[in-house]
Amino acid sequence: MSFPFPRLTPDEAAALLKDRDMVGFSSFTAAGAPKAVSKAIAARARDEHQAGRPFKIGVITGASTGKSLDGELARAEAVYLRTPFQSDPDMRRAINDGQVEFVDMHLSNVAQAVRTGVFGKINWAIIEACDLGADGSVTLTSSVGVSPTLVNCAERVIIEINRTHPVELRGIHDLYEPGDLPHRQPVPILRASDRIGQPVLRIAPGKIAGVVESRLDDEVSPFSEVTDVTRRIGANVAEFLAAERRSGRLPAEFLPVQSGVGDVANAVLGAMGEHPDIPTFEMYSEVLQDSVFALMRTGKVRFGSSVAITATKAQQMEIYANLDFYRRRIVLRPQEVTNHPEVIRRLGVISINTAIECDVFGNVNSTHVFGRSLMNGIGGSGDFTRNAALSIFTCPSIQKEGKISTIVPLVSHVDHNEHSVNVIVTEQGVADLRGKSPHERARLVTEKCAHPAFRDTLRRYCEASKNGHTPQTLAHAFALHEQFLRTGDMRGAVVG
Ligand code: 0RQ
Repeated sequence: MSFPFPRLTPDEAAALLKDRDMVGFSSFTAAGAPKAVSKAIAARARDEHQAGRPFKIGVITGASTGKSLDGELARAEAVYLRTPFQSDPDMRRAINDGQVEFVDMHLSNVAQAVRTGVFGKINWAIIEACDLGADGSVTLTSSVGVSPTLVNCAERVIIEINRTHPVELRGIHDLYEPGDLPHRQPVPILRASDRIGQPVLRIAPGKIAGVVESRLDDEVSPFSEVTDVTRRIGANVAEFLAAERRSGRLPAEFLPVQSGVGDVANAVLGAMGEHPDIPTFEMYSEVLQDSVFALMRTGKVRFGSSVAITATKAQQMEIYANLDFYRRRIVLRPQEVTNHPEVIRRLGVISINTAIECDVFGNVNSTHVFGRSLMNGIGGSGDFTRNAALSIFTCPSIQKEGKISTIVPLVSHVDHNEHSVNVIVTEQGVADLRGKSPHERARLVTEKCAHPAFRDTLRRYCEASKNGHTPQTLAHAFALHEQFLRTGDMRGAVVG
């Protein structure tokens, strides 16, 4: 790899930044995030703070990152603004403590916000790459995120070449930016596997301030073992989809699937893989995690279109050792394309995401515990839910040893409303809300999804308000939440 750009140490790269700079980083989940430069920026912030000088940056990424980016920067108090998604405990604490302003965004909207200047001037793009040509052509690594837009809009670019990713990744990415408004054309993806763009980023060589070398692994956490609860949720989703297909409501050849991140999503995909009545299918998703690659090896998943390969180290090594096999089965795209409403609607994606809580009418909270404390952010769940052919939310019916019901009279924060949410699934069962009125929905969600310990309370809540289109009683809508905040337990809440 020979290129005419200055080689920098991570500290030299970090020294280029100024207080209050707006910095865009490659990444989507912990995949493809720069790690050496971000750690050096955190160290620089600590030094500046010790010397009594202010130093904080704005951080824009594709989605979450790993501990070397969000974790290090949060602990160094180096961030004044964060968008669009995070999942790091220290960053979450800083946001909920009010030290960091967090803008929770639909991931499909980030590129346009950057392009149109919503976050002001982008001073730096810091991009992880596995290859760089003398002409400024860059091969990205395990994710795309908003990197094409960030490098186009940034004043200067720093490239972090990471040698843990093989240069043979070239060709797996498909980089495409929709044209500017008002003359935007249709995004010409007709099948999950279509390629419409370029394999490499092209950066004007004069924009590249320098290149840092690293060998740090993607920081993807291993999954927990499938539990009895996640297994039952997975089995319920798989059987529901199989029955939809048998009834003819889903086509025999099935539809592309989007699946979120985390242990429930892993268990759901595992169960779909094992179900005899679910045929081979494609993923049109924003993340591909370990369970998908296992299904590619068995042939159950034919193709995966994604923003990121969110694989544990062992899984990533398996992929890189068998790149010829996976190259024919994976395309990595910018999130503006994977999460594009037009494409999701055209392909008829089945979306499967996880909720923090759902109300009996079908509104879903994905982001805020007790309406107040941010967990991670909405991520891509809204992009997919609103535009899917079939939108499903899963969650365990109870949390915190049964003291919290995830099925409540009214969600304490709304991310996905009753008009977009089709199906709710817990380990207790499945509530198919399509074609149902609010009274019917409330009965279904209570009887099929709520934990038995909370069913009577929810029944009483709905019965207390017989009049009106939606049986809602504002005085008691948050009785379960309020009781938990007072006593640490939702059980036995008085709902009228
Ligand atoms: O707390 O960490 O103390 O154990 O929340 O909950 O059950 O482990 O579930 O890890 O799958 O996360 C919605 C947060 C679920 C995630 C959410 C507590 C619970 C636990 C985590 P602990 P679980 P998961 C694709 C699509 C939004 C983004 C999205 C998410 C912790 O799926 O961020 O979908 N989704 N993106 O105990 C109090 C409740 C609770 C609760 C859960 N009702 N009250 N605490 N918890 N429910 C990906 C991208 O977009 C990149």
